[in-house]
Formats: sequence, structure tokens, C-alpha cells
Amino acid sequence: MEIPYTFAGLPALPLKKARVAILPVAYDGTTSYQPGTRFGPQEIILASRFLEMYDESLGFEPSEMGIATLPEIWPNLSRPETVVNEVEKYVTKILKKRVFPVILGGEHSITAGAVKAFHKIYPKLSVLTLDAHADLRETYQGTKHNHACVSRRIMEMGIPTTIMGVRCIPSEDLPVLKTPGLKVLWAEKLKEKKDWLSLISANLTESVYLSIDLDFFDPAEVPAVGTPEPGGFGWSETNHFLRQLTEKHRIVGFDVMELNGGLHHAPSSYFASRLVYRLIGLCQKKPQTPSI
Ligand SMILES: [Mn+2]
Repeated sequence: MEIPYTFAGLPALPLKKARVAILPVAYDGTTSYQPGTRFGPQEIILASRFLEMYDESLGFEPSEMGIATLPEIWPNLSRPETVVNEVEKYVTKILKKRVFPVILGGEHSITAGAVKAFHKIYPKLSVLTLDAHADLRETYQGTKHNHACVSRRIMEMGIPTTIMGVRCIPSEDLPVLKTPGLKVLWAEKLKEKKDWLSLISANLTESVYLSIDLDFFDPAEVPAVGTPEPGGFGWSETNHFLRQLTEKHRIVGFDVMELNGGLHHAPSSYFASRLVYRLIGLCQKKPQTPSI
């Protein structure tokens, strides 16, 4: 049996024949706590080779859509902004081929580069981020392109930004929460309510870029992240939300960030790979899909 080293072990596919492109970005240049997220993409790809291709919740095999795995990006580390620009360039290339990009991180700062690329193609873009942290700092540890500043950079592009699941924020960021177009939903608020979508729908536009920082989930389910934070969310409730989200809104691309692959924690890596596969299916789904 031959299993290629691609996402889900799928046969290599040229970008022009794909509907979905996986872009792995091995970067953790500004990580402040546990380094190792640069090994996130390869751990996700490794774990994904053990996925079952039939998704029982979707009722079909998302792999049939044509998923290409692009070569892993090891960016130029001279300056953090160079990395963000490099990611923008790669994502633009995918979008120009009319392929749906899925970015695997890596630390969260690179989302700003991806969003820049999407914004040029989709002027009415909004960004939905699932994250334990608001990441609204103007600058951190000497750079504006730190992982702790990513939502601030996105907000500055004039893009409606929603951050949900937040349970860690520095007091100096509190005034920023009043910025028009920015909506931050505290983890506590989400814990109180089942229908998460009704809390955020109004801030989403016709084209939504979804960014998932794996620390949104509870460290009990996904401990191997760059910056773990107690009081997070579970697989089932989040999947319920993602199904609702993708039924009502058009997701134009997504990323899954901050897996600390350096810890080689198989349950976290496998969780991340299933999340990526499920989301590919949800975002690209066929018209009729059974639900269990
Ligand atoms: Mn985070």
C-alpha cells in the first residue's frame, strides 16, 4: 500500500485540477510561550493520513472534491512582516486560480497576510476568528506583526472583524473593543447561549474568511497549542456551530492555526486534521447532505 505524504494521503494533484488547496506554513517566529507551532502543519498532515475519507456527519467523502497539498512554506525569517507578505503572495496565487485556500499554521500572525490576499479579491470580506485571545495589541515584543497583534492588523484593514471565545485580554486593549466593525464575544457569553450564530451574524458580510486558533478549544481536548487557556470549547458544540455557520454564510477560505506540533501530541494533531477535513466538507458541500 502506498500512502503519499499529502493531506489525507491523497494522490498528488496539480493546483489547476483542485477545488481546494492546502497551504502549510511552518512558522513560529514570534511565539511568546511554547515554541513549536512551526511543526503544526506537518503534524496535521501526518495525522490526516489516518483519517477516514467518509465523513459520517456530512454523509459524503470531502476528499472527492479534489484536494491539493502545496509544498510547505518555510518563510524568510529576516523580519516578521516579510513572512506576512510572503503568505499574502502565496494565497493570492491560489485565489487567482479560483481554488479554495486552506492555510495550516503555524502561528496566528500569518492570518493577516492571508486576509490581505482575500480582501483584494473579495472587497466585502469579513473575518470571523475563533480564539481564546483577542490579539488586539498594537505591538508586542518589538513587532506589529506578533501573533498577539493579528486581529488588530485585520481590523486596521477596515474589515468587519468578529472574535469569539475570548477569555484572555490585557486591560490596555479594552478601549479598542469600542471600535466600529469590531465584535468581541467573551467565552462566558458563549457558554450561556446555545445559538452562537445569532450573536455574530449581523457582523458577517457576504464573504467570510474563517480563522481558527486551536486555543479556542479547551486544553482538555486540544492541549498542544502555542498558548493554552482554560475554559474553552468542545468538538461537538463547535461542530454544531460550524454547520450552522456554513449553511447561512459563504465561507471563502479558512485557516487552522497554532497547533504546537513540536509536542507531537497525537490527539491534538488528529483533532486538528479532522477539523480541517470536516470544514472542507462543510464549506464545499454538495446541495443535499444528510445530517446525523
Ligand atoms: Mn490564541
